Amino acid sequence: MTDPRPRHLLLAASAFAVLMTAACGGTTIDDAQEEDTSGPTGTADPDAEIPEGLKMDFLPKQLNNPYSDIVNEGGAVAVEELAGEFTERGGTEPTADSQVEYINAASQAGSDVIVIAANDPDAVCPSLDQARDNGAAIVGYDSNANCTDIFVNQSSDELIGRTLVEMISEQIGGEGTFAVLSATPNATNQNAWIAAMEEVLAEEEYADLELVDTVYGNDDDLQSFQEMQGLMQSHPDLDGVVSPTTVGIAAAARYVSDSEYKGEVAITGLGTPNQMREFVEDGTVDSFALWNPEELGYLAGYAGAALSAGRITGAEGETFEAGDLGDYTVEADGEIVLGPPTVFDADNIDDFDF
Ligand code: RAM
Repeated sequence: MTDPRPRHLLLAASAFAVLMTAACGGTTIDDAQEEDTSGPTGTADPDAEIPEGLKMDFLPKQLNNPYSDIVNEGGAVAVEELAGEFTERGGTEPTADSQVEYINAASQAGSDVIVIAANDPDAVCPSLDQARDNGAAIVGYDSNANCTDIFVNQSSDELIGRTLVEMISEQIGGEGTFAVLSATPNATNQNAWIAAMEEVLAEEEYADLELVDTVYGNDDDLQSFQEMQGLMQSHPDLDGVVSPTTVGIAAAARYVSDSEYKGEVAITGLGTPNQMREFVEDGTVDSFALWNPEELGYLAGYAGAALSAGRITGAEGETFEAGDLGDYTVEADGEIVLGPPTVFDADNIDDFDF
């Protein structure tokens, strides 16, 4: 069997297998702080050892999402390099209720680090706060909650919003109407990106672009397909759709590729090259964007271990090494940004395999 780890990360695995030493406490949680325990506590020690056997639990929004599968593969690579214990926990629906159950299970199992893509910014917080009281460092990735210690963001929200607006504007010739096909209504990341798009749309350059509707496919393929169909029924003259979710954009493209709207309605947003390739090849989609999801999980793994060990506390300006990806700096509000998104089109899509 081939090793499932991506090639560029494999290279790092051997080099970093050396990191482990004796186990010690594992968290920097200041027990004295009682109410809002999120945010930096204590002082960072950049040389602190990362203990062997850190229990790191990755909770994506849902399990059956091709995007989070890739993200968590990257997380597993990082945890292996750090000689930790990787566990993925979650249900098949992207709901906060199901996440609460898995947060509690992780905490009861003695989790040192919970890495979560929150389905709601607040509903998961009471159980995350309890998990923190029980010794876990709390890391947001993909979609943040209001009570995480740090947040590993795929890119800046502003840049993602701007990239989405630039793509739709270019594809519909700078003027016309478009809709957003989002994931779930409470997802922090989706809402932050839609808000960022609205800010960019207010700029003079985009005065002739109008966002006429926002609908939610709940990161379910069939629901997203039906929402796309519904959009065309409610807005037969729509010029384009932006779907900032990998599930939504693939479903929207599939609907359009087989319909009278092919070539008439632009579909763009955030998707994986492997899911979108056929729609770029058949001319349904001109361009779309994403980052490397595997690198997001890998970075979250390293960031979580650094936080748990006390190498960082989440304060702005702290730096840490993220294995093969190099050094990262904690920005304002404990945010760690992976990097700029890549735009994929017919010219470059075959250079990517995720
Ligand atoms: C979907 C999810 C995820 C988002 C990606 C781009 O898979 O909604 O949260 O970051 O798309």
